[in-house]
Amino acid sequence: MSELSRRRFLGMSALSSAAALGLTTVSTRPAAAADHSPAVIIGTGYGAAVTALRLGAAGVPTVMLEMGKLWNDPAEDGTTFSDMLSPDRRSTWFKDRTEAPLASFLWLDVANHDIDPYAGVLDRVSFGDMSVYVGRGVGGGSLVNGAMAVIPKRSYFEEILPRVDADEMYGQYFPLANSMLGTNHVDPEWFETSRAYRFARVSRKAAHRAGFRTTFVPSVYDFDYMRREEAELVPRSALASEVVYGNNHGKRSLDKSYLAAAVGTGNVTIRTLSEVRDITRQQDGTYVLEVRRIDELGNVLGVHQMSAKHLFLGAGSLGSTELLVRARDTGKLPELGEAVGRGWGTNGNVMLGRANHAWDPVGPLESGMPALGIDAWDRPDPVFAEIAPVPAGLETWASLYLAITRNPERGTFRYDPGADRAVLQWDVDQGQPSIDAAKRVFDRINSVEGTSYRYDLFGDTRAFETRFTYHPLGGLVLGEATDLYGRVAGYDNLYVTDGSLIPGSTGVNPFVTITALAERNIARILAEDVRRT
Ligand code: FAE
Repeated sequence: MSELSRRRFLGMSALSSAAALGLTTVSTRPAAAADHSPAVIIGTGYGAAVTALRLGAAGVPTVMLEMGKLWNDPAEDGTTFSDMLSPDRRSTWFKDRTEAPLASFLWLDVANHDIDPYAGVLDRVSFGDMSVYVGRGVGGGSLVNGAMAVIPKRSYFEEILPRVDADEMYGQYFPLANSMLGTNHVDPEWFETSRAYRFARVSRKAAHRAGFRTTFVPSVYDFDYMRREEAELVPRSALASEVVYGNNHGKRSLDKSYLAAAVGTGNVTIRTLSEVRDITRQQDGTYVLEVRRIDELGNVLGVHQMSAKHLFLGAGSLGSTELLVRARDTGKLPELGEAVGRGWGTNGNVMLGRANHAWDPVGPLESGMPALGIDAWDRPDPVFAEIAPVPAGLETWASLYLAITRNPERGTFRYDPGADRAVLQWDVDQGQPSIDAAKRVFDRINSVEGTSYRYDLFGDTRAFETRFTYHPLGGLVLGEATDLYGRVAGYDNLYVTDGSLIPGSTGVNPFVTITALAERNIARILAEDVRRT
């Protein structure tokens, strides 16, 4: 067994037993309760998980603080997560009704259900004209996302992060990220015959007839497992309408890859249901965190302090940005500059649906995991559109797309002292460039096919939805709020590791970029900062 496999095995056992015993501390070591650690990481998403593994493997005792819960304990019926058709309290972070991305179908509110408030896995954070979907729990966004593992076009990467060495990223860190994440590819022959991908083939036919290229999209969902799902050999997950509220099977989320290996080093402890509220710095340079502990029902169990020599922010674009905006504007980290809170974008996200002809059914079975995209990135107004499922369990006559566009608009976070939160300044008009770009592509497809948009999916009569994003990026941009490796400007031993480093856009689904950048940054930080001390 390789060292990595051994660590993963140990870590997965620790995660499962902690979940089974209802523990909020995950560790392979019994004495993991100290309130000081050489390294603390806030969050357990992609950037955080990479950082934890590399610190742990280098022998640095590390504590991860995660506000969500551990999701590694299937109930007696075998389910850990609820599906999209009958979501229960596990679906949503402390709301009394679910808030599904497709707000309606035939203008009816069929997707949403009343639920009890609970530490559920998907959160929708609202800021007026913009809502942001994020994952909550050990694994962050990896628990709820569509698993699409896409590397950006090199020319675009060089444009958005011109001071990052692209040779190093494309030669070393993107391949490393994909191998660690367990990225795999759909078998094209099976794809052509699978009932679960008929929806994608129908969209592909329309795209090709309008002169657009399509491309298969790599995934961290196990396509072999999906094949067996279709053959009814194993319990269904992607083929049982599971995705945004978590997958009970098949998905290689971070708790099965990076985080398991991190815990398996013996040096990494994860504390769940622990939200960091405040960061201060003592005169000797130690960072002190105020941590609020809750139970799964949201009762506050207490507020305590945790201190660290090296502090890594991996709370995602919203979470990390909020912590530093608050710290700056309440005077707790007064040296933080104006770049903190700036450069936030939606990755140009716009969702839309097309109405298919009666003779072009997509069938009742749709895999929750996309496997194909329309690649129109070479146009003057680029679009990369994931062909998205509507896993409703019945014929929908709909083709759905999540298009990623090159929208230059950016938002800024400001601290609201009354609410004690960072508020995003983003106007609905800032979504218009995304709509314009998508419209040029899909108007052409509709005109060649003689089809039209769906006007019934987003709660009113709009055909294009830009009021939410799945891909929040920026807020603490690399080379602006930090140096070129994520070291926060103005403070030693304070680092950003997550999607907030990326300046608002990657041109593709972002988690491979976040992972690869985190690998690159922690390699440098370990060599130059942590090992030196
Ligand atoms: P993230 O994964 O968001 O993790 C941050 C973690 O920090 C979370 O677990 C939070 O609960 C936790 N946290 C936040 N604040 C605090 C605090 N104060 N104290 C303690 N913990 C805190 O960060 N991307 C793709 O590449 N492919 C896809 O197919 C895809 N599909 C998506 C579908 C959906 C529905 C959603 C919501 C996202 C999707 N994404 C996809 C986006 C992707 O999941 C996202 O870019 C990454 O998860 C961001 O990684 P970070 O490391 O930035």
